[in-house]
Amino acid sequence: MARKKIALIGAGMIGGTLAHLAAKKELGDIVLFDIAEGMPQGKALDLSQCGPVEGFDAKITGTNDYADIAGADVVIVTAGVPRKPGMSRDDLLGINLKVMKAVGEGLKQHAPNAFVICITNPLDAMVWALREFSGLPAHMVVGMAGVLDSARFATFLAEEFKVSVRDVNAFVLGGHGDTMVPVTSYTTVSGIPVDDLVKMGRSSKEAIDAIVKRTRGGGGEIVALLKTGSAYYAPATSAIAMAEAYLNDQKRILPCAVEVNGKYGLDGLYVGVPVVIGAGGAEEVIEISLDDEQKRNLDVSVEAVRELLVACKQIDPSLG
Ligand code: A3D
Repeated sequence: MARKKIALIGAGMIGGTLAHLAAKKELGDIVLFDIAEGMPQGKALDLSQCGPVEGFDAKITGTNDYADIAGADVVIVTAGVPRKPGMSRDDLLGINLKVMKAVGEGLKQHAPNAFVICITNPLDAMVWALREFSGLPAHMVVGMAGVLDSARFATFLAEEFKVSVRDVNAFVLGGHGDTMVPVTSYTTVSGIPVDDLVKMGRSSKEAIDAIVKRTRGGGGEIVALLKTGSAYYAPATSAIAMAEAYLNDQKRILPCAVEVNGKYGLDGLYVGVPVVIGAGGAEEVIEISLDDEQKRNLDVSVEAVRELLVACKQIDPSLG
């Protein structure tokens, strides 16, 4: 069987980390694309030279030419600019929307059959714009945010309960912004709901509320510490989990930003919900029941995404 082809659009901090992880896992041959001349070629050469030490077989190349992504099975998009301290994800909108237009046209022409995972912020608006610009089917264009947000939630909960992160199954819904909705009633430690663990006296409502707040601001906490950019190890790891679910037809239920039609009362909006990821791409949106407070929180998050789409349409009327 021929090796799969993974194209990474944007060879910056996340792009380079994605290439390293994909190579170590031998997901396929890797093409790093960037507009910066020499940089993707240099990173590809450096990463290729990990092969003999790590013992992986993957051809890694760098390019500034979209023609080289032809035939890609998976495309992961990180092209654009990241946040600096004091910036919100939404501050990136104007610059990154133009980048999505260029990337969308590249995908339309050279990789129309790929499963596309967008990471560029502000995530929910950029993945929507990327789908619009590329014209690819909606079930093949998804956004990575929920896997990362859930991983952040799980990390903090494992610390609070003093248990292995492996036993925490965390659940986050909504847009990838400060209005995201970590859902404690569906978050469990070895099957025990967090709300029950609080009742059992293993934590307090105040401590869990503080963890929910920290999760919502989890990206900003790292931006403030790094000062030069945003998180990249965990975002890359999260996107690779989604790529593996597609390539290996794992049918994993992962929280991803997908176009939701009908479920959750939504009509074609891209927002973070649990989705079955398999060989068919985003195969099915899972609709869970929410209590009134959770519904209200999701509505706030959805409204924040809608406002971003209005701003996108003002900047680029072709998105009409
Ligand atoms: P960075 O290291 O700056 O890499 C971005 C790369 O994109 C740079 O190498 C640029 O040269 C390149 N680029 C710019 N314009 C284009 C273009 N038109 N075509 C191709 N390449 C281009 O950033 P990063 O890797 O740290 O972050 C990338 C994006 O991911 C940013 O928008 C971040 O805000 C976002 N991000 C999202 C999450 C989510 O959870 C959704 C988490 C962390 C970062």
